[in-house]
Amino acid sequence: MSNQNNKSIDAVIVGAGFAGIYMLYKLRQQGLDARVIEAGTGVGGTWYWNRYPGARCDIPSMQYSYQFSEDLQQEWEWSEKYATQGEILSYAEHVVERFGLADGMTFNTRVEASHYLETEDQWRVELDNGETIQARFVIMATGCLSKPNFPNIPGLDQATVPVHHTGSWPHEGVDFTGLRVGVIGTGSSAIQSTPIIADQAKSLTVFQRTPNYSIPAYNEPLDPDYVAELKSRYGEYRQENWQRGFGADFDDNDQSVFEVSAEERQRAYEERWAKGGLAFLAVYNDLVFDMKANDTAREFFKSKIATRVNDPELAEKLIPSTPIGCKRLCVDSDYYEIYNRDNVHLVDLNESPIIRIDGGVVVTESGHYEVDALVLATGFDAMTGAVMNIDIRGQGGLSLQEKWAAGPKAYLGLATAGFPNLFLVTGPGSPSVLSNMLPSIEQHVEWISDCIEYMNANQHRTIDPEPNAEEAWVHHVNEVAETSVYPGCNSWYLGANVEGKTRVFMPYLGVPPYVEKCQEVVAAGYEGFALTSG
Ligand code: NA7
Repeated sequence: MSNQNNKSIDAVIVGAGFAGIYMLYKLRQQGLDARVIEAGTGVGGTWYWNRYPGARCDIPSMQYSYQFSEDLQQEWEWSEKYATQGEILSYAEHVVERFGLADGMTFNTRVEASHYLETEDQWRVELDNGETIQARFVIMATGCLSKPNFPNIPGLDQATVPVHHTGSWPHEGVDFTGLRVGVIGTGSSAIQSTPIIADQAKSLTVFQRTPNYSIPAYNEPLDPDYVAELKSRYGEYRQENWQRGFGADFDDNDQSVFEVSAEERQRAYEERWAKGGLAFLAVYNDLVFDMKANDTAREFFKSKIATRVNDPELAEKLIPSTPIGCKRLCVDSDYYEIYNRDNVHLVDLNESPIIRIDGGVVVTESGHYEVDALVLATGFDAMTGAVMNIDIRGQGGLSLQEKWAAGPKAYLGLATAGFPNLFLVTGPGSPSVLSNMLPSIEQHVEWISDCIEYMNANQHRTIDPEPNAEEAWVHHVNEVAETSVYPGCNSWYLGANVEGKTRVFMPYLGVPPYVEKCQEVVAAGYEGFALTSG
């Protein structure tokens, strides 16, 4: 194998989030020389960058963790039902330390370019510190929600007050005590952070373009008996979850909304609401597939939001008109209740859009809002942003930006034709953000690692998707999406939140059929991929 002295190694892994950490572990197990390049000063990816107040996972902690090591999953103790950002970050750091991975990681360094050298079947990876690394494989472990989306508001870049994006929050934290704070956006990051900001700030103004559905988290310390019971069958539990639609235990019910009476449905909705969390989506098997089924849940949510907000006119503004699940359902701790406070105001941007930022004033069509600090909870250029931020060029000098200009194309979300030996972890066309991310990351990392092992064992030099297999997969991803409510609103699943981004539904809906397809492809000798030898 190559060594690091001449800067030619087996693999460059871009990103030190959960995907990059596990990828390094797996490649090292094969004795390969791999190196992680990370822009941050530490590991953790999403959980390194998103340090805004109230940041937590929205999948229960006991499921939001690695399962590749039985010892690790037995040893680690989560303290709450939904772990905080800080606790998840400590977990990532613990894994790196436990498996001795830190010496394979370079921090504070960005990958700027990755060009395929056809004569050598190698990638030349250029870093922002001027260094160049040559590698046989490049693995993009760049995360699905990692390139912050900055709103295109005139004057924003000349604001005279501090402006913080939730996706790149200052490490030292931000103290809003006594300040007038403006928050733009009402997605998950705003829904998690505003209750805490409202407590601290003198006043909070929330600028809402589209309301979101949110369900209570009912977060609480984990019951040691529950943890012990689950850990006594952790492996088995994880296996069961692979059979579930979202790859997570949402207590999936295999009944249709319309198989039960209206009274029974109401009871079931109340029960799920009382438990809280994303499991609501699995209360019936057609909630995200049948608009009429979805409507019944919408009515239920409307009534719940109305009971949480005292002012009926305000409640009306907070009730979405989109299908539930179409934009990712949020999980909150006392979000709607903030609007019952005297120091919190909602500005409906549909009535009066933001025109500009004037120093420390947010100017809308009908109002001026003076702020001392501005929070951009405006989300991410999801699924493709981080990958397309790098100047990636494959065979014939083809750039990824050009290839994906009309929407991303990737076979199984794992690789894209024309870019041999370049892999994507949870790329577009894989369940990724429509699944429990941790297991989906592990499934991809293991698939990629097995593939590299197979190639080395069989003297294969390169692997590249066949264009027709890729086209067929992209078509299939969209066909499946069309059977659901997902494409029915302006979500980041479609890229609709980023100006100028082509609208294509990016995640694959359905963990079990996806995993089965990945296994079938391997069993058929990497069907749909072209392998070269030599
Ligand atoms: P999201 O869910 O993309 O939310 C971003 C919010 O910001 C959303 O309400 C947007 O409104 C709003 N937004 C974006 N651009 C603008 C402009 N220009 N003006 C006003 N409002 C704007 O991102 P989050 O960070 O909250 O959550 C991302 C995921 O992280 C979440 O789903 C969880 O998986 C964790 P819009 O809906 O586009 O009208």
